[in-house]
Amino acid sequence: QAADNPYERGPAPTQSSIEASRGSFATSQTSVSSLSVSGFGGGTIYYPTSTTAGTFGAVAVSPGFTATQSSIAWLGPRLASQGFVVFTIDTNTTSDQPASRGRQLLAALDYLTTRSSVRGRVDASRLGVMGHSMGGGGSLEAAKSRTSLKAAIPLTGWNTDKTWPELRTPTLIVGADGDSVAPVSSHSEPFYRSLPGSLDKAYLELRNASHFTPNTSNTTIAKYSLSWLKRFIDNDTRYEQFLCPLPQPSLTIAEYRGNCPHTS
Ligand code: 9J3
Ligand code: ZN
Repeated sequence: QAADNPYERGPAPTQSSIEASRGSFATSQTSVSSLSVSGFGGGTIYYPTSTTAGTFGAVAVSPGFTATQSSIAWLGPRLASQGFVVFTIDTNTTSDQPASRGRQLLAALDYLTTRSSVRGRVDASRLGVMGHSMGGGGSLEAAKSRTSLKAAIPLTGWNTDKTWPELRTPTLIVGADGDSVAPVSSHSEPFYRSLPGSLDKAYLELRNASHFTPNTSNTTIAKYSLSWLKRFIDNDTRYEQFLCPLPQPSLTIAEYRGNCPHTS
């Protein structure tokens, strides 16, 4: 690891490495039974197998309404193999609303850092949250209530609360141009606009995408989520090149907004 950043993990990134289906770390996984935890519904922890690189930042990921961890499972090995501990969770019930999902993401992070079998591999001071749909809405709720979180990434997020001026966590909002369940005009776009102007924030609108695009492996989601987590959980400025200058519209990007350069 570089002498000037004790948190950077893995080799210098390239376009190819951030788009790859796996990163440089071999991974393992362990199942967490709902019967063994409280405050959330259990889940699966994906983590780099080797301990030689030191501890890792961590991210908890919530599924959406009616869904289970299987709907966001692809993010587990994809992000863990790049050097994060990733906890894909089940919620207490599949009908839990975003505020509850936010509390459950925080309960999962607390379990991960204090009780789990991999707690010794996690840097409890460098944590983030992600989620799909109501789970994305939950990731905004979690960041609002715990401002020490280093990154939040709602994926086609859904919430009745459209305004998030309270957030102090660098936030990447991912919307989909064809989302008819959480249309960007009434969800992701107002979420993004309501974030403080001083915050490190970005809005990625996926092209030719639906509400359920985040439920299967997607390179555009992966490369920008990875870059955001690396930049703000690991303070890894090697990834700034993929975020600033702002990505341009392309076959997979309908729109990208943000403030550059990133400052935190
Ligand atoms: O988690 C989601 O997919 C939320 C979208 C939804 O169906 O909300 C309606 C209550
Ligand atoms: Zn609000």
